[in-house]
Amino acid sequence: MKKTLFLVLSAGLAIAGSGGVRARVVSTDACPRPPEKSIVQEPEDLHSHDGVLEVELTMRNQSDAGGRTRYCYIANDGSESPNLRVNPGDLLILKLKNELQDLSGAAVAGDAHHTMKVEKGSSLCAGGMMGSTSTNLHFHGFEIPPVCHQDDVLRTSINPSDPPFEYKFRVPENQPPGLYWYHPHIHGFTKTQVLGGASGAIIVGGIERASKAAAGLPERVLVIRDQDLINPDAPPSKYEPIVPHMLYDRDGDAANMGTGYGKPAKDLSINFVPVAYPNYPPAVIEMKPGERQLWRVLNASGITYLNLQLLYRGAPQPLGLIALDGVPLNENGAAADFVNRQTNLGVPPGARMEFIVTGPPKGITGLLVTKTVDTGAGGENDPNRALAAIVAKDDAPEPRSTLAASPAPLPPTQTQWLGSVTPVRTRRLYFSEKLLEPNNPNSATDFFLTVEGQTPGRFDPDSTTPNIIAKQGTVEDWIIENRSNELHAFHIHQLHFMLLDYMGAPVNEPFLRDTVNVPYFNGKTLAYPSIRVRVDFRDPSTVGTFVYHCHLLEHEDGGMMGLIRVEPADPAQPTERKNPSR
Ligand SMILES: [Cu+2]
Repeated sequence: MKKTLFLVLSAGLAIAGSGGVRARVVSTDACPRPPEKSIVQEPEDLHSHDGVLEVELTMRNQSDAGGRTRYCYIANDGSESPNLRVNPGDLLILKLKNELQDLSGAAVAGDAHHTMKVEKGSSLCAGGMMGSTSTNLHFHGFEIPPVCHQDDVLRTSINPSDPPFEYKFRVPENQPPGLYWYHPHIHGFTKTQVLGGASGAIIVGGIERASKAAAGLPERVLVIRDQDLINPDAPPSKYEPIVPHMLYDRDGDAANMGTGYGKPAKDLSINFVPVAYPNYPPAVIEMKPGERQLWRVLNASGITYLNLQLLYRGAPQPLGLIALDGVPLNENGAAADFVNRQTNLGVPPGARMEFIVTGPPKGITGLLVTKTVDTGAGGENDPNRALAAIVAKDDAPEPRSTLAASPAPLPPTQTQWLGSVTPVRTRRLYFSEKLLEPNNPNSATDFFLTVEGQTPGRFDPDSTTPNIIAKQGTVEDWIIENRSNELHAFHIHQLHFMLLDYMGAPVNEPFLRDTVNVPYFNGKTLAYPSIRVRVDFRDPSTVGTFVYHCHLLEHEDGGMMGLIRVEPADPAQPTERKNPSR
């Protein structure tokens, strides 16, 4: 299997052997995109100055030549999906102008049965019109309050006739340094907009202060997105060992064939350079031979799981993981130079991995690939495929940004490690799916994320009754089961959690996440697969009402989401502040 994979990927590599296309994208498109095999350009950096980052983004859309709808955030300088670079304590003022057009047709209409009540003229904070041209923003991983103009996704709806909407918040002093991201979160239409390309990175500066291993390294941000297939009717590449009979799952995506090959549910792109089925011509990353770099990888896919490997001469290379979901791995008090070496990095949709790579030796072209992910019988097909050829060149340009070589170390966190805090309770939740026509396996599906004891139901955006009420200042353990036959990715807003158990066995991961894979039920085990996480409500920013959901966005749009209200701590209980010295 491994050998075959290498052959297939080498075949793809030959296509890009000429070294890639170094072309600046010049286009009159509303959402311009680079061609296949391009050199991977870094997103433009918008830096804060004197503690403030003021940004104006315009959200646009267009139909491309294949009838797919692109979505994009365009900054005033014309850059698309810029990196927002801030530091803890900075003020972020982001004005979002909605210039979405109704391109009417299936691609943009979303799922009408999830459209909310239309209340024209209501406040942008009051849950007014939410339709296919409405939008808003979620700041994924940020520990900021779930209130309008900060990180509310329940009631904030910005429409094309509205004036620019201002997001304004302070990056918490205790926000761990690392990679976060922004994307729309408008219920029923999130998948369409994110698949179309609406996403961008936020980098909280200072990772080299937390992780000594990153000091002095050049860094690059790689945003991997998915999109509807560019060549949906093409047969699989002749280099593939198996040509499976294509099936479609209940969402209409190419079904998981369990072979590692065949048509993927979605194409992938890397910093918008498409790597399209069936031949996956890789994008190009140039590096100096043997150079060490910090790669900050965001899986901004709507539904695609990644399983990253870096291959040199077909052999997986060590990837020095230093941060996950924006949080340095040594947040738990581990050594400043702690590095977790892996040769495979599984990245669910929404998650981030920051890792140190060493460039290929001279004369060797490496390959960044994603290996197949078994998403379950009901899941999408995420086959083996190339992403980028790593071309070693003495004159390769340096990434735009290099981390400080001798930074002042971050003071150790004052907060008790989450793993050693006693939870106040254990809750049970479960993912499940229901065919609307039980006898038709291709029937439309309802997606549920249910608190044990409650009645499964699709998330109701008009409901103000929380499924869960928690108390700020506490921590809780949640056991999350998967009763469906496909993977789901659990995500909760406003906070991070720790993974305690996986498939019922203790793992006690010594680091934090905000998005985690929940294994599927194969119909054979006596118990449903489950994970147990420790959920951290200690930060005062968690007070308010927000959501937890599956980060496969067609599941989220389809109802796999729940509402939580975190109530203020009891007055007698002193509030614990995370690392106030930061
Ligand atoms: Cu899901």
